Amino acid sequence: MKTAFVSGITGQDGGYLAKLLLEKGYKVIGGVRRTSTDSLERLRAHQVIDKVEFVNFDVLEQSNISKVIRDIQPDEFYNLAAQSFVGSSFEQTIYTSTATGLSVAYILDAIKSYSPHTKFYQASTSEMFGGSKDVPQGEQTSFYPKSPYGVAKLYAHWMTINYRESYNMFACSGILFNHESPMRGKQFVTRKVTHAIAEIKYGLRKNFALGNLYAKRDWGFAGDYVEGMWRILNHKTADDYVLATGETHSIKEFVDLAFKAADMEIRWEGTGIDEKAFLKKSDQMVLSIDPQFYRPAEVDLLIGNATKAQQILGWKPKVTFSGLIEMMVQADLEDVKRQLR
Ligand code: G4F
Repeated sequence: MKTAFVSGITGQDGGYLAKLLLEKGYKVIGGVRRTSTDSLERLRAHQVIDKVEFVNFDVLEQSNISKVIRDIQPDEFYNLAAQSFVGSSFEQTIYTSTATGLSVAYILDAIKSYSPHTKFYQASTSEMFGGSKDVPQGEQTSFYPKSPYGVAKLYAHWMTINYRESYNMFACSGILFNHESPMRGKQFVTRKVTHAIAEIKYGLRKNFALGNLYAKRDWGFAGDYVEGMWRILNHKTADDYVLATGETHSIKEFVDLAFKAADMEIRWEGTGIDEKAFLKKSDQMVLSIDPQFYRPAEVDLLIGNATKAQQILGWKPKVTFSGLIEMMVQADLEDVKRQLR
């Protein structure tokens, strides 16, 4: 039985990955940061909570990282832990740099010293492409991060490559474009939209506000992407891969389709910070712009080229953009209905 260690197991991807690894027969050990609130709700929803072993793990604590790696010596280490909200990284720059960037050097160094057989997966991100003018973006595209989060992830990405090249470690990066699901945190734009729409549908709120509607993202389904992570670590050679759908859509398109999926038609009016959406049927204002959600620097366009992953790993996303929206809206309608019972 292989042992996999998953840092950041309480996050969206951690839940899907734990489920996948358990199905594949792994012993799964999850690293959990001690908090006063319950952080295991996603693992409970995936019904894996009693099958995963948990250990205290904090990416800010070098001695804790070393001890965990020395004690467990896992076959595979999936590093999903990070401060992963781009918006917050502008206000928590030092924390993000440490938790998302520097911590990866601690982990790689502990693996090198105490468990050199461990295969290491680093959760790299399309945010590293940021302001790149290449379309679509692939493994050969130059990086141009536009947020402290993107800069920290780029440091971690290069550290992963550096340890692979310097010490012949099996260390890989998956450069994942945005991937969403009903388990997505509600501060990310997709889930914020689908959850707000469900609340509007059931009369729990009248409207909600967003920032930039015109940024474009390559959105896939998180369940498909964790399968890609596993394939990356289980290929015979260590390498870096882009995982993406190859399609891009604006936030506004996502909003339009999400309202449709909840059987609500909207119309738009105004421009800039005065842009608003109204329900066609009742004229109720359901969406406005609030500049507090604008970012000091924006990534305008992300669209990935996952040809390498497709050709070498046989990886391909299964869920379409409209399928993803349908899945998220239906899950949030159910969720809100359950709360009302
Ligand atoms: O959903 P978002 O916060 O995701 P973002 O910034 O693209 O980052 C996500 O994907 C990355 C992969 O590319 C990951 F590395 C990262 O950890 C995270 O998972 O924002 C998406 C877009 C942005 O352009 C943002 O400005 O939506 C725009 N947006 C407009 N209104 C908003 C809002 N984003 C949020 N979170 N909230 C809004 O009200």
